[in-house]
Amino acid sequence: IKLKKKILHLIRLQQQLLELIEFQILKKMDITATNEPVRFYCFVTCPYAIRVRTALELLQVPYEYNEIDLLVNQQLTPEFLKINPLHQVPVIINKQGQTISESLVCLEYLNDKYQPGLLPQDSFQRAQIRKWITYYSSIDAKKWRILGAIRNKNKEEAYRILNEIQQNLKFLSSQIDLPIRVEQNSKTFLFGSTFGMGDIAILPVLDQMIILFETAFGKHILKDNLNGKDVDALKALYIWFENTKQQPAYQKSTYKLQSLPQNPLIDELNLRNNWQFDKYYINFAQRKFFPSGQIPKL
Ligand SMILES: N[C@@H](CCC(=O)N[C@@H](CS)C(=O)NCC(=O)O)C(=O)O
Repeated sequence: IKLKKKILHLIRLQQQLLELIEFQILKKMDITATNEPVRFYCFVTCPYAIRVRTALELLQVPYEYNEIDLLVNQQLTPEFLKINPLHQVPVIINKQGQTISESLVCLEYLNDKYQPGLLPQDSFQRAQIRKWITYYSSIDAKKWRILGAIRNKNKEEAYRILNEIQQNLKFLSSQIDLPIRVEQNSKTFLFGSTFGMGDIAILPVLDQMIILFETAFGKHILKDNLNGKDVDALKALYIWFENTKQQPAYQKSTYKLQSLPQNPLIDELNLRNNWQFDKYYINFAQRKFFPSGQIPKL
């Protein structure tokens, strides 16, 4: 019986090996066979779409850019609903015509498919990076709770969540030893010496959160420390943020606030007489949170 088990195990190993070889060969063929671009669906200020675009740029994947204008609800047209019934960007359609959506899933897909990928080889390191990306998603979700607090004119609640977000960011920074690593090398990335999936997942979303909070509260979430503790942890994140924003793949994928056309709603919002507000946020906030079209002042 023992021998039989061993033989079965060997057969299974052999099968796995063959599958692996086949997978590697197909992967190589797919990359070199054709230069036909993947189709990429985006909205200019969507941070989730910017994640995917940054990865496409970094991996030098040829892509065809398709803008879905969320301001005029193009995501709700029958053509786009066929592509993504969840009416969200980003979406990529590969050369085989298969559709991939959800930004983090798109990053995983691009990592699997295009060399040199976006993650290190070591399984433990990959697991760590994925864990912190998941943690960051829970921070990002709080951004929407703040918009809810603004809607309810609940300034205290808004500040409470803002403070919570700062604590979470400090926690993340110190858990990944960023303050120590930044001190040794100010150009370090979040999870090592190369710009990769962790940076790509966090950078655009954090960038947008900074814009939102600067506009609504007049506070830079990485610079204006609300409760004064753990300054180094936030400062390290700020140094990483300012450096990493300069990455060419990110620069090619993100937008300049100043170049967006001014939205008439911005005057209405008038949070800090600062009209350089991400117009998507206003539209989103208006549609989801202020059905009457009235955006209250904080
Ligand atoms: N969890 C999604 C979020 C994508 C998302 O929220 N996209 C927004 C733009 S930033 C969108 O397309 N909204 C249009 C709608 O919901 O109708 C992802 O990570 O891809």
